[in-house]
Amino acid sequence: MNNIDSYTHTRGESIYLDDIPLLQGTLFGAVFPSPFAHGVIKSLDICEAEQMPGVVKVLTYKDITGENQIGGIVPDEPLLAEDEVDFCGMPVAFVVAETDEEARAAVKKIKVEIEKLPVITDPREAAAKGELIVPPRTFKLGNIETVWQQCKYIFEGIAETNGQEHLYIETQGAYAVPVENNAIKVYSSTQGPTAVQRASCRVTGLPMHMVEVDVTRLGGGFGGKEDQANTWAALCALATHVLRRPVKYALSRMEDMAMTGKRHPYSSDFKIGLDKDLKMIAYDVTFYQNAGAAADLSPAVMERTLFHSTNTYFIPNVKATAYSCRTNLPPNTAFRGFGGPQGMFVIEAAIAKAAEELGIDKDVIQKRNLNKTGDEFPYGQKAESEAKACWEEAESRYGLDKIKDEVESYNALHKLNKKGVAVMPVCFGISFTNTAMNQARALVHVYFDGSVSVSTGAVEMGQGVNTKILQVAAEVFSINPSRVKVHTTNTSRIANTSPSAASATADLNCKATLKACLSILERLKKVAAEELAVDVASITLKDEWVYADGERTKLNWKTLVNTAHLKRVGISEHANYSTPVIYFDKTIEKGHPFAYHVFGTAITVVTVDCLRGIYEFEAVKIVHDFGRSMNTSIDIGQIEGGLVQGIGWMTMEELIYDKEGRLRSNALSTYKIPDIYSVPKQIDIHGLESQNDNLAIFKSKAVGEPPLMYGIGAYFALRNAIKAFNPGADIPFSAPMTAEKTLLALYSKTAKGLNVVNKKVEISVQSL
Ligand code: LUZ
Ligand code: MOS
Repeated sequence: MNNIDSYTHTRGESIYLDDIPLLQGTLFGAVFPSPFAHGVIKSLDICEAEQMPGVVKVLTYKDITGENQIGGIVPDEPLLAEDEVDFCGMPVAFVVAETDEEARAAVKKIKVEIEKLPVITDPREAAAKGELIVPPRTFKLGNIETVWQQCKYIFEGIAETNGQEHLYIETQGAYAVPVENNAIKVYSSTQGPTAVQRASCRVTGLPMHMVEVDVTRLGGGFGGKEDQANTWAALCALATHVLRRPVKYALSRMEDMAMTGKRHPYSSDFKIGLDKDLKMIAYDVTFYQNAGAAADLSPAVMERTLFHSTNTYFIPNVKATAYSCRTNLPPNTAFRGFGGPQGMFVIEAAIAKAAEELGIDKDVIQKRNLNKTGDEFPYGQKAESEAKACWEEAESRYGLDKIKDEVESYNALHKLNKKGVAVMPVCFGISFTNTAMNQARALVHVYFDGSVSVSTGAVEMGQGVNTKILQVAAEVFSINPSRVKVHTTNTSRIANTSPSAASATADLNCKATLKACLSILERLKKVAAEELAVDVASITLKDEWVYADGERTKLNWKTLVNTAHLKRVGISEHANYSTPVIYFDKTIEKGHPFAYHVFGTAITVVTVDCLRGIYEFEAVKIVHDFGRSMNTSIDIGQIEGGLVQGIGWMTMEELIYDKEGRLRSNALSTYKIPDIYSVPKQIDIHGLESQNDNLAIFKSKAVGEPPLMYGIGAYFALRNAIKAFNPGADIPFSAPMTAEKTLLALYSKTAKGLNVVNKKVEISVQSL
């Protein structure tokens, strides 16, 4: 089945926040952001701004009618700065004017006097100064202390990954509208309608039933709108509450890039121990997470880093510690993978380090240490593993040995271009690590004309979840999909939603839809049995007809639902689904936090131009554990998108904050994301159709986040190519591996000698 949005997307008819028709009298907001990363506000002058044409009000923290607090996990984040600013871009005031232009013009007239305080941008510096968001946590397996003596080889190092801008095509924004009796309706571009509702209520002081949040769809979220849509929605809701007029604020691209948090940069220390057979038997890792100025989702992100610190390998003795470090950057937040990719990069770096020092291929160590069913993760859960199945399928289907041979012979023939290859296996846990969040609700109405409407807590952000939900209803009732409509996500229809996140949205909301549809189906079958005077057990519905004992009857779908309604049988249902089995005990850091794991293996081939440091990805060949995909075109789209986003993070997307905490890469001219020219020339995706029972909807495993981590292979393929040019190259484990860093690595000082024979080239190399 096609993605149900493809038709209106292609025609430009899909409704996003900015496409909602505005009510007469709508006002426009704009934020005055802190120009400094850390300091005490000595004075704030809004007088001139208030006098500007069209300005209705300039709101500061003093206008907040509820609580000046939007911190979700830790209450450490004011909506508007009071007497201190903690990051560059922190909202200080909110101008509301008759037009967008007038609001932004007035923002420029606000004057603030700030006494600067020292700025911290480095997580290790923050940790050294005791600036932690929450206490550190440690996951342990076996006994790391006593096992080092048994190791034949031990390697240590540092690995670093930079952050990543979400760059959803639709920027953040919200539109709040007053409704009668002091209530408010908020349209928001959010992954978390309930998070927006909660934040809006907190700052206005309204109870949750007075604030209705409605979301049609997002032009991308990637985690950036799991918690950080709250700020703009809360500002609009507050202004609407105070002024009783509709207020809209949609951020410009540069405002969005400068004011919102991103993927967390990490700096980590690793120590890996292997035995004589290259089994990893000891792994000690310490993560320093750059959380930014407030907690936001950082403690949860940090937790997932620990969960994925050993990726898909079984290591019997592990100690993994993580620090969430408070710095003066915008609060960093959820981003596809949610700390998992950062954890996986470090174990892959440790393996690369070992392989390079031992002079063997990295994949030899990787393959030897893949987990198998029954192996214990450091957090106590036992693996139901497809790691070997994915690896071996990739190895044989794509001919890994042949690929490696071809790379080697290419490199023997070419002096200034070198190819590199890397294998990246992935194992990602599916469920919110916070057990309580693994619940969802669905409201299904069958109308007496035979059409069906479904509402759930799922937010459509391009990932195709609405199509999957529609498929569930159409399948259960065995009706034409055109009879089903999936409605907007709305907190009055579906309450207490978990955000659409953690790759779990389709599973949770489709399961709730399934439950609701099955209840209605049961009642419909009873009606059919009465009408036909047969036993209810003999009734089935197929292709819009009622069958009794396998024989088609005179009753079709339309007459059946109409009959049920006339007999006063309810044909609506609200259902609740909570993931069974899962739990986690934080006091011992053990449990069974995930419904299941998703596995996969990617083989990446790159060609590096060793004169210029630029590179092209020739191919990425993937075997991905689908379970049994319920929509392969959507799932393949997710894999392609995730892969390219991961490659971008690992190679070209370079966030630069200066020492003053200002974002210098604040536009698409200075922050380069993958485009059609930088995606791999060839992407092969093969679905591993595993038959194991799992908790996925129709056994179709979650697919949102895991593919991003295939992109990590890009870094290691580049490393492999650089080593082919300069075997002694000193390459820091530091991503992204931009063209600039690649060039530096190709000619790095500790090189045992340049691998260049042509005299002319030698000269140009020296002039570099
Ligand atoms: N969000 C969240 C997530 O709140 N908890 C999670 O475990 C998670 N995992 C992945 C992505 N978003
Ligand atoms: Mo996410 S990182 O699943 O919002």
